[in-house]
Amino acid sequence: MPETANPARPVDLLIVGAGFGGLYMLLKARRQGLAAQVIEAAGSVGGTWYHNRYPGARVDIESMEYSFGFDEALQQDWHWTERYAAQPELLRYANHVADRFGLRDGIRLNTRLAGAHFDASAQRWQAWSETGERWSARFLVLAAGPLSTPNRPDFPGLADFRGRVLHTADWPHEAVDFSGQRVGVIGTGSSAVQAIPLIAEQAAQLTVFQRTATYAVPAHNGPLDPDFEARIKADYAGFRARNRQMMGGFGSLLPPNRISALAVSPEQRDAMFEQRWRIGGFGVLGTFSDLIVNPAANELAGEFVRRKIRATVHDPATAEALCPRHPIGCKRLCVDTGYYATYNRPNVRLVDLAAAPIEGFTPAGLVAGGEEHRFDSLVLATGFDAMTGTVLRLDLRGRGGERIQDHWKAGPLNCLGMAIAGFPNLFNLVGPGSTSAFTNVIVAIEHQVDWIAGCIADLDAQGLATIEATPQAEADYVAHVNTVAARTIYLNCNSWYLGANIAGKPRMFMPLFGFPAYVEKCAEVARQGYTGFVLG
Ligand code: NA7
Repeated sequence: MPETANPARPVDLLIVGAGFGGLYMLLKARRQGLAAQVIEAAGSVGGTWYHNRYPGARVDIESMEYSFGFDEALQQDWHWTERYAAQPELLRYANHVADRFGLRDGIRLNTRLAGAHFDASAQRWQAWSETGERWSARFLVLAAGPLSTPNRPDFPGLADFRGRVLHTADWPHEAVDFSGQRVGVIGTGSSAVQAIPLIAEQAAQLTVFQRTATYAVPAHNGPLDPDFEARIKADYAGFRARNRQMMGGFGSLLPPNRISALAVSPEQRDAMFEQRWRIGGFGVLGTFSDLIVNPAANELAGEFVRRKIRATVHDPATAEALCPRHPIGCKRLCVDTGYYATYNRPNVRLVDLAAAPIEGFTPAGLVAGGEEHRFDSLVLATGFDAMTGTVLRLDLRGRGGERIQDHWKAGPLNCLGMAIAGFPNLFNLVGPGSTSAFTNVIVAIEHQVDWIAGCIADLDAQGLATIEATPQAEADYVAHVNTVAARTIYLNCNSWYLGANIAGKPRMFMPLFGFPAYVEKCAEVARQGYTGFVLG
């Protein structure tokens, strides 16, 4: 911990991050009479929706679901304009929540946490920012987001490139105009799939560098239907409750069909896929009950999408290169607007890096497969060092000075997707072991924040100072997460869920699949007096 003249400010909770998680944690703590301070590295609240402002950035879960459900007046008053809200509207919503609940005076912006050490004698976290402020906190809540550290691959010679380099997750705040430009995009995940059709409309020429072909299902986005909005608002609480019963905490309006893809004729199967394709969104994966657990069923869904790609993309070689070969859903499914059709434009070219790997950069572009591709601007749509990247960049030390980098050497050990053995009174929101990656993340946040607040209330009621997961509970929990994943197709590809998108990152399945069972597990732990935890 650096020596500094600043005295440490005592707080009950230090909350790191002012995205949806940090905002709700602050509100909840205040309502419980706790002194809480949020610190946020950015110049505004909003988290993900502050940074990811590339063209086409929007949520892939329907707006009526991707919003807080804890306050009836809030959900009644707020009006979404589109079926899938775009980034500016989501950022306005985050700001509205901050204002509506009077949270601004508890948030310190432009303040990045540098480190936090657990002081066992005082039973407090001693934390400090990069700008020298210090806090002494009973509880440390990391609400820094599972997708908040952009992945900037170490491409050889990138520094030599003389054009502009942008990252989708760290997009400039002023408008970016690609008119008349030659643009290169590296990556074909959700961010790229949203950005590519819009960049293609503006740029003179667009070259997309694809490492792994991606599955995208249509969003069929459009203005929010007022009748639909009224119907949901007539019983918003019931709608939220039904969504919480779903595996992903969303999608109750289109629940999975309870029939195997292998139990119907090919004609019936196609008709059923087609019906959900017309509705759009993640519901396509619920066409049959076994798409995520049975590779043979999954392959039928994958082939359905590949047929769609071949029917959409005119050039057969490009269509074939765009056809993914891994199980559908194994990497996060993309929800698109005109992604595949964009490759029919004369100004768009796909470079398949599997056949022509990137060899290096030049001042004018990059060389792949022996060919130089020249462009004025390069967009890195290369995703995130997901779930662990942000935490591992902190000087975070638990009991006995143990560094988080050592504790997580072989992968992010955790208990209940929130706690870490040897790091008492620390809660990591929607991090590894949580269901965040597979759920409507706002639903996941609300559940975890409520659980954490309840846990602190229980400790206070019993006059206890600390709560700490045991190493055994941590090992058991991580094994549980991996056992659940092993029953699915999620281990059969190289996804960010596994850390496989980052060279050298330990391969460990991080998110838990199945929101309702997770909620029940957390409730059970609390009911039984926090089994798997030591209270002190
Ligand atoms: P993703 O989904 O991780 O996509 C990143 C893309 O960048 C993906 O196509 C990667 O290929 C590609 N990539 C990453 N590193 C490289 C290198 N070194 N060379 C070439 N291509 C590379 O990130 P997004 O931002 O699109 O979406 C993240 C989440 O945000 C998404 O899942 C939703 O939850 C919202 P790969 O597939 O790894 O071969």
